[in-house]
Amino acid sequence: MKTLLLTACAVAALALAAPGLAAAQTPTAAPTPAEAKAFVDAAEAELMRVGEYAARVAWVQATYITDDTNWLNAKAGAEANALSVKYAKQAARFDHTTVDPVTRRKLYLLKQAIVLPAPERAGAAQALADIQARLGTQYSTGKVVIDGETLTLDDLDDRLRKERDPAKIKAMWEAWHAVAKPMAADYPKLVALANEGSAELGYKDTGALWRSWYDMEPDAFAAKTDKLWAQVEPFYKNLHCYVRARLNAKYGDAVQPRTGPIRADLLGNMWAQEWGNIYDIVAPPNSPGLGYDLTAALEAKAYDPVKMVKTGEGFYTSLGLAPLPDTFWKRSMITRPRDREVVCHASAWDVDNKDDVRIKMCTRVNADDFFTVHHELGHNFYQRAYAEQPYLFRGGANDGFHEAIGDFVGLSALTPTYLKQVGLIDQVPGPEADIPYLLRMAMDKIAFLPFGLLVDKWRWQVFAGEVDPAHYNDAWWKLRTQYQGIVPPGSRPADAFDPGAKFHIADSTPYARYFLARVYQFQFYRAACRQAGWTGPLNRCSVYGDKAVGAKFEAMLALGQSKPWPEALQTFTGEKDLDASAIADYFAPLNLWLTKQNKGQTCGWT
Ligand code: X8Z
Ligand code: ZN
Repeated sequence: MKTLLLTACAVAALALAAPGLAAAQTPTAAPTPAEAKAFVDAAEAELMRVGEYAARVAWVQATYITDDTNWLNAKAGAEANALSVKYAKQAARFDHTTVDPVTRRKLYLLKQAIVLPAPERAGAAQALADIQARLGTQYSTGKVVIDGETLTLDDLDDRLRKERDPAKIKAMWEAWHAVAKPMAADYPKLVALANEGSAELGYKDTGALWRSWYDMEPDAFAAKTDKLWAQVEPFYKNLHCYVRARLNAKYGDAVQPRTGPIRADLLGNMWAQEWGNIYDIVAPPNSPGLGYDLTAALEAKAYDPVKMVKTGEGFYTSLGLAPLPDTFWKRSMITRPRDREVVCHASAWDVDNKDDVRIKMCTRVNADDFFTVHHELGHNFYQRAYAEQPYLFRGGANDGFHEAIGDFVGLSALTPTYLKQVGLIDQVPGPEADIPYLLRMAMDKIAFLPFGLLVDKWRWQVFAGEVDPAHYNDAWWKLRTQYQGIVPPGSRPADAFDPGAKFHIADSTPYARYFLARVYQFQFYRAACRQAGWTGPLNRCSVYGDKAVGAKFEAMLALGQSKPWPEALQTFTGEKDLDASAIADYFAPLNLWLTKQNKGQTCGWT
């Protein structure tokens, strides 16, 4: 989904107002189809013209945070917000006009593609933008001091990956979560303003607006995500049970009890969202193991961040997609600059909605970032593929699609077969490595699912007013325990605002998209492997170099958001709905194996 207001991760030049149709001009007679089409055409032309400005301001701010760039970005953001809200309201004028399907879809997109709509009253858009700037900057410039050393979040990420001393892990976890405390006062104000704006657009609250992005009713979308979760939950519980037992064996009862939830900081990731970094702790006992360590392989072959990105590009071009333009290499930010503050959280940009695509990452040479490079490039290749669409259709079929493209490619790019093809490993391990490989993948892919779901469950509750600000943190941990089966490493201070320690909360980037993407990417992958005629274990399939698969894939990408997402899905997979059976197929042997390992254990955490 194209977001008319900039939001990180897949950023496109933004849509602003259509000219000459202020709300006050609403005619009394029902508008004609010709008026509707004229409105949309004029809007597109204007959006093309002004969108680039806001995107360039946002790029400068994100790659050089100062008071001034924050000021500029908040001003541009406020103006854009006010204009796109007006614009959404104007689009509603044509609700009862019979128009052609293309115009109807464009009107639909115009009405709901705003993340935090500002109320129309004077000053509200600027107030909201100022809050967003403060929250974002607090997150991106956050530092902690550990043993006298000042550390950034990427330093902490690096250490959490490897640290196995529970006291040191806890100190890092608590220090980072303290960074979010000052956000507690601003967050309720952001919620109130966005809700007021959403109500003006006719939505119950901002959560209802976010749930309206999926070509179905908001309630149907919530029900769909719950249904998908119900399908994968038993597998997650199996994994949780096994990992908890291994953590207990490593750390003992005092650190990680044998029953109940897992201590959130022990999982190798600040948010316990992906657990692959503690694979060493959970590796199957008495097994030859994975046969390689991707981080070590990248280091041994002297990969640097640029080489990681070049390698990622190579996968896409092997599918027949055109290489990235020279400007990508000149203008991207691939590593953290030494001399200035930046937004380090990885994102992919399309600055002119044509071909000025870039990534912004603080890339480090490790397995996680190897994968993230493929993820980010997925956004860029998607953006290029739909660049020929009319402006309003230049977006993902939905935001989950946008997040799933690079992940789908990454599923092939992590296979030992592919790693050998690009010279990262010397030998493809035999079938004895399949369970270790699936376990390593599940630690990232399956572990993520409840987190992917609960981040927006929390925001939906908050936007709906079901939780008051005094209980924001309790509600967060209630969901973290209910869905993920984790608890903080100690009691939380009364002034904690732990959701703000996650980028997408501080930055107001919607999150259900990542939950969807975990499901879609396996649907794409299973379909691609079938097209390639693959009959072996799914986890061993790589479509590297398969131009026929690439052409079919590009045909889906090229649709952008011109069609409802089920049609885009069908173009590539033949399937019309979200379907967790692909993820179940991929991991089936591991699920069986985990069930065996867990025999005699009391799984779950209630
Ligand atoms: O934010 C991201 C990407 C940018 S769209 C790096 N991801 C989510 C996260 O980091 O929480 C990718 C996986 C989930
Ligand atoms: Zn992304």
